Amino acid sequence: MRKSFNLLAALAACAVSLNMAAQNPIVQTCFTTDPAPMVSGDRIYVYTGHDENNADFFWMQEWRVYSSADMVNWTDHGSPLALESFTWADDRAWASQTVERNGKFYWYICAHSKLSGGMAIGVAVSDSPTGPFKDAIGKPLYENGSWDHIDPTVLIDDDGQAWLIWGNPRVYCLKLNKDMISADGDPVITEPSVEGFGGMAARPNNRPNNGQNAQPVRQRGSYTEGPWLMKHGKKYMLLYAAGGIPEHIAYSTSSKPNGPWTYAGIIMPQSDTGSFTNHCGVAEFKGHNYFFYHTGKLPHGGGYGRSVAVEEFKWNDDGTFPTIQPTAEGVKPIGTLNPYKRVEAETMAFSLGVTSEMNDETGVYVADIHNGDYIKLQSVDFGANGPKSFSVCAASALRGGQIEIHIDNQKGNMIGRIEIGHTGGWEKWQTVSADLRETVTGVHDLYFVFKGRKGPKLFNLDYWQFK
Ligand code: FUB
Repeated sequence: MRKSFNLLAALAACAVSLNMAAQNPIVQTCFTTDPAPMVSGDRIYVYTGHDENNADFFWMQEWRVYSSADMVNWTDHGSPLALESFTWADDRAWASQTVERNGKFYWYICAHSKLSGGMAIGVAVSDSPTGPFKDAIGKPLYENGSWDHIDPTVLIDDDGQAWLIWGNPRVYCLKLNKDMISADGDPVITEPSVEGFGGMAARPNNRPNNGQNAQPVRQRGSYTEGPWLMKHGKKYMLLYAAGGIPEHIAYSTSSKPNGPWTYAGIIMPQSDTGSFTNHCGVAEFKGHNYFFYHTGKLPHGGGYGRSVAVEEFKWNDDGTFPTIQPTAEGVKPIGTLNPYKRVEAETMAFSLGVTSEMNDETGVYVADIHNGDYIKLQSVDFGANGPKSFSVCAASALRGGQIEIHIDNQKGNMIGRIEIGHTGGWEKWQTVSADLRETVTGVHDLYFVFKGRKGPKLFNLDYWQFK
């Protein structure tokens, strides 16, 4: 039986898909939160949380990873880290960040600790940016029973010193040892002052009197949670969710990674994102600057159903952040996708109706494919001669269905059609090939439009390739 979430998502996503240029949110197969971008090699990775469907709180169980070489086609790497990875954690797989050092990847997370009863900071490690990750120390890196310990952000400074910052409602700053999994001393705690973090302004919907006679509250800095520590030129910058609920993104600067901080202004104003939290991460990738954040804009989303979005920005001439507004369009491709190499089916610029699943043998694959669903890839380079055939690795426990291959939009020129039959199970994979009806050359958007019996799941997809 099809999940009701997909059905509703499919209906509502029709509205989004009318705007063919819409790239935000960047993942449509599930909710994703608290983005933490990291560049490694020629790809950008985004580490996220995962809001559950139909949630009434941040009941989050796992973290996820996505990556891209061109900023528009994102590959789903599934969930290589979950609450079960930490024997001491029992709830709230909240915000996180990963950093690379000496060929290892350290993923700093926060979760509720059954040892102390509060939130705790933990660290997992892997030899690969996509995992598998394992708890690096078998216990929290820091906890003391307080609920303050959420949202770790990490920076390795130019001198090699690594710093970990986290906290709500105060800012904790911990010097890490070179091993990245132990602390050099205790965290230094900063109470957010107005000078350091801007004044907390009263808002209509976060004050008991509903904003009547609301006056800016000047005694406390606007820092709320979700810090992001970075360096731009010689300046250290601490970005954070600010202003209480609903949150905006602001930042403070310092000449040192551990402060003291001076308030520098708002980056992303509070706006109609459909989510009362916001959470940012920044990365420079292939000469472009990107600001990641989350909204409640995926159909059926909201405050507990958030989704990662991204905007490109240019620094102001004086080295300050520009104001960045959330958009539905998102960013433009900065590269092309090669369709002549095996492409994982879970690589997509946009999708309607489908989800992803993962097992140890196949890795991540596309599931929940129904009649009328589609996957879009952007900026696909078919070259000067164009392909002659298409092959796809698929599985179906039922009767299968068809994939129509369209160019430029989901009703655009159909260059081919491939029939997928019964393979003996949802994970019994078979490769099927078909000659194309028409030649396509040059760079195009590519759509796989799924057709078959109305109602049941049609097939699952692992990977595809043009020849
Ligand atoms: O995702 C759960 C919590 O919501 C995060 O830890 C906060 O930053 C807020 O985004």
